[in-house]
Amino acid sequence: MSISALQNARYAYKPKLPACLNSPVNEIAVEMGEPTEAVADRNELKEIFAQCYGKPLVTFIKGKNDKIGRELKVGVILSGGQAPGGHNVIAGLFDGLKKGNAASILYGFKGGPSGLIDNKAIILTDDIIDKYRNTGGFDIIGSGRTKIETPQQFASSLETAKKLGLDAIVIIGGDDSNTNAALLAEYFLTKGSKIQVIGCPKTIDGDLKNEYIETSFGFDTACKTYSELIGNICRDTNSAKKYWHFIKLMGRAASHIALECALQCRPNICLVSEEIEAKGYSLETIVELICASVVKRAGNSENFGVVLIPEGLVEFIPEIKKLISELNDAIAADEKNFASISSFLDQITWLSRRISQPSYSLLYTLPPDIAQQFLMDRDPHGNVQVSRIETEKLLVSMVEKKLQGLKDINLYKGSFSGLTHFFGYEGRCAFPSNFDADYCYSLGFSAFLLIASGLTGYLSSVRNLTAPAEQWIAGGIPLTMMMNMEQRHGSKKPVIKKALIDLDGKPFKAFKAAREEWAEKTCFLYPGAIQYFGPEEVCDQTTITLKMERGK
Ligand code: FBP
Repeated sequence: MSISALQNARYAYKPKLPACLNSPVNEIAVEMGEPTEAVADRNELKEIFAQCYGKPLVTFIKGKNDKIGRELKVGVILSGGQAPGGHNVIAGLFDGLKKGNAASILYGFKGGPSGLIDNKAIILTDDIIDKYRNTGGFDIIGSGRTKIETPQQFASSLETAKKLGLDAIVIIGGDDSNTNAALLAEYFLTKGSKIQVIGCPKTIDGDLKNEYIETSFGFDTACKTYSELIGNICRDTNSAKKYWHFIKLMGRAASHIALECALQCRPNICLVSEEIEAKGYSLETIVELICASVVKRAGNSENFGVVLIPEGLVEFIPEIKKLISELNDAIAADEKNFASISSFLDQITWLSRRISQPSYSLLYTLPPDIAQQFLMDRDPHGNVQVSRIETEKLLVSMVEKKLQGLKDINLYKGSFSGLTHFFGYEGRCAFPSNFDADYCYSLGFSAFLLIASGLTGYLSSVRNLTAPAEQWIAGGIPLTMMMNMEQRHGSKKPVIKKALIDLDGKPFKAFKAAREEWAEKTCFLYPGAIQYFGPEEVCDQTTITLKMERGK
């Protein structure tokens, strides 16, 4: 296979590890912190996680660790959407295992959690790992969104793990996948099995974070990739001066990606779902906000601009949120019946008796192609697939209509030509930035240390991330610490709470202070492509969000 010059150069890149992980592995000890509590619903969670609830925080420090040298068999799963750096988590885990004991074995489960359920595993060797070091993608073993949910799926997972003689399973995933990791850890213990389960925080969406998980991996690279593209579009529209670009950005629920790209590129408008929900803005109000900027800029003869739209927006607009929730419950209550209805009109009729009148009217007034997108299959976690709802097109058509109305009464004299884009898949498999390459390798290495130290039900944690890598702090946080109870598929379930944008946080406040000027004037920034080789200040910077959140 011929490979690109960049790929060749990236193979040779040696990810930086925190100083505490650079010692010989038997000189890395575990320091136990205070017992922990869940973010909410503590009593219910204590019952569900009778064995795993409330474990202490863990930090790796210099010191003797007699447990480390054991021969181990570990299985690894990549779960959910791709995020740059997944291969390095596996490489860090693999290298840690081999440092601990050269006879240790790492199995890779193919195609996500279903690989564990169906026992589809391969042994990961040096040859395989070396082909994927510092590369994007999850193609080393593939990923999937199967949820380990039914008693049969839990039993099959245990059976596979026993058959392979596993000591531990590492699940690399987002909030839903790590919820699964917590449930699996608890299940194994209740069945008297010593097989450990460790999670790693992955998702480009950036919504799996707290004090100890400062960012999920992949967010850095994905945002830098989208910002390069957005910056290029900003420059194009500032050159041609004839289009308004409506750019939807991935991020199933939280708007972290859109906000970070806004801070990097300074578009004219960036919608922030969390603010829209807090202020209770209707779809009509959002359209009015966009039109206000278009009209002002037209007054300066600038009939062009850039609007960023977070993918999850529709679920935060109160009337649409209500519609989606009613659709989810109605469909979940009679899934088979709904699936058997093939025509859109029949689906609408079926729903007319199962959802409220205002929701039904809203569904009915949406353009039919958009309305159909609300009825598409849910993902295995019961989420509507927001990446398939074309909000950017809906907004362009509503803005056009509104501007025409303003033109008719002489309140607007400009021209408006809207173009739409959706950036999501373009960023999920990019070569990981140096930050993600280093961070992921460290997360994988820490996952090994958590396993070798005999822990289960933990999420690998590497923090102090705005400092140089040598000063990073590694350890683990109990998965139950991030959980609460939420309504899923029509009933209450334990889940890891998503970290949405904090409207009192520094990144949002910085954006808010600047956005009025951006809405009227042309203030674009052009961040350019990710640099992998060169001076530190160009290559090793984190996201603006992370810097601001850590007070830098
Ligand atoms: P994860 O939460 O699994 O990391 O996935 C994130 C994401 O990229 C979202 O931004 C997006 O909505 C979703 O995956 C799309 O997933 P798919 O390609 O499976 O439809």
